[in-house]
Amino acid sequence: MSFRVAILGAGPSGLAQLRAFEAARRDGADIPEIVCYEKQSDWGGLWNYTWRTGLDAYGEPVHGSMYRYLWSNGPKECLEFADYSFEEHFGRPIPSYPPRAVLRDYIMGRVAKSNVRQYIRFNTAVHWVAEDEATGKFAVTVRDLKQDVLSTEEFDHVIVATGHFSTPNAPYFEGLEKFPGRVLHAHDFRDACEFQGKDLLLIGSSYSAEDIGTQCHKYGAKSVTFSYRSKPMGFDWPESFAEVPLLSEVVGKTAHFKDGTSKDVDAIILCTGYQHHFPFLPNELTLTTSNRLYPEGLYKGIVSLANPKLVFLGMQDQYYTFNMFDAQAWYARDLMLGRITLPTDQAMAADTREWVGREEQVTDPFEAIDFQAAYILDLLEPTDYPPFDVTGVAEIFKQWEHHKEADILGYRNKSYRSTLTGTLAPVHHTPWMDAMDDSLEAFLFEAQAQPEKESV
Ligand code: FAD
Ligand code: NA7
Repeated sequence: MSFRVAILGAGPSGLAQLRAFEAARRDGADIPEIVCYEKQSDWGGLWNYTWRTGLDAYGEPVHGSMYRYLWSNGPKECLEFADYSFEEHFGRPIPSYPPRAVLRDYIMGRVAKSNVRQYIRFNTAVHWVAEDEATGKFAVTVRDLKQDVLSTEEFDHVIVATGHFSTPNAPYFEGLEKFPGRVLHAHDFRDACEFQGKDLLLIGSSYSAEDIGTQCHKYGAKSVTFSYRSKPMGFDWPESFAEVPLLSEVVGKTAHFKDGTSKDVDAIILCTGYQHHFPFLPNELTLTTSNRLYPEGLYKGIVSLANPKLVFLGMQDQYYTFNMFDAQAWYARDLMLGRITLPTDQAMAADTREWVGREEQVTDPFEAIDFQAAYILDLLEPTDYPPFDVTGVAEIFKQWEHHKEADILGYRNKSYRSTLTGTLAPVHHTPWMDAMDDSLEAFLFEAQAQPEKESV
């Protein structure tokens, strides 16, 4: 084919796009010339653990926000690729909540079996994307990090798959600059052992606060205080946890909260979310959104209304992850291959407004799950992505919500049935709170001999 596609980022979303083209190529389709730029030295995106924080070895912002001892915060049965089951990858059923290294192995396993790595230029950071109105093409300027050389190439389509959980949203609170302990954002959190025996204050009441807080507790923190802006998480926390209103100021090591209470703490972790940040995109092409289920400005949640040859993958807040990225990538591929035709600009804008309006009616996590399921079904309808039970997965997500409500420190001990294989996951023999070794070897070894037990 005579046109060129740039994929920015080789995390799960970028890899889904490579895989989508590969699937078409294997089916005999003529595919475009593809170049995938990745600033890390390996594929995997956030699933690559790095000890680094701040800037990387070449002065680029460190992408990684994942930390040691991170275990999946949702059942693996909810993120299974429709064309590659966990059972196929590992050769046997494994428990429902794998640690980071195991999930990474699974995600990479699918692409490692194809020849898509050849398309990726590693250690190459995208610095600028310019639109040439005369030709309708994009000029993508990248920096070869090892050689420290800038170069520019032309593309017909650009797929932005650079993720949105890497640039911290870090609000200021009075007195932070004089706090005598560590103040860090979740993006820079790496090892819970650092906080053993400490009193911790975590600002925020979403996934990062919940997971970093429970993990610090697991590895020996003395107490964990969550400070919320809108509402507490409301889980049935053990005694050493507390949920308090928003921090108003810090005086010395004393944190004062809006309800007049206070607490002496040793470290403060801002679990205050991330910004969608695209320093390589000009104003007219960039995506400006909060972390929501249906970002404004993206038809089908992926196609830029500013220029439909620009596609964004994985920019939504995420219940569904890897299989949603696949659904997006298959749709984007079919657009580029001419298998799907876009409607008029007005029709795309109207459709997007309708979905955004539907999202604004969502009132709780259960409706949010149904919303994202409906979105994925809408995306899948015109593509040949292998059918998967999207609503069955939604039901698993809802069970997961109930299991968290019932036992926030124990929900990872539950098992779920794969909608692909029908297999019920074995129980991990060590309860999550006691499983201190998060290596792939320990997890897979332990996975072998366990009896099954339904968790419904
Ligand atoms: P990313 O994984 O962020 O990948 C983006 C890629 O783009 C990276 O490789 C990056 O290096 C590259 N890149 C960025 N900028 C540039 C540039 N300028 N030039 C070149 N390359 C660039 N999801 C789950 O399903 N289960 C979980 O348990 C889970 N836990 C999570 C825990 C944490 C702490 C975080 C932050 C996220 C978690 N997620 C989880 C969600 C996560 O967003 C997805 O799993 C997934 O990693 C998103 O894939 P992505 O490819 O869209 O983005
Ligand atoms: P989220 O899910 O976007 O949540 C951000 C949290 O930060 C949320 O509780 C916000 O409160 C809170 N926040 C944001 N700004 C502020 C300010 N200014 N003051 C106080 N609190 C604030 O991000 P997470 O990092 O938790 O999760 C992102 C991903 O990482 C997720 O996919 C996980 O799997 C891992 P709000 O409720 O809006 O009032």
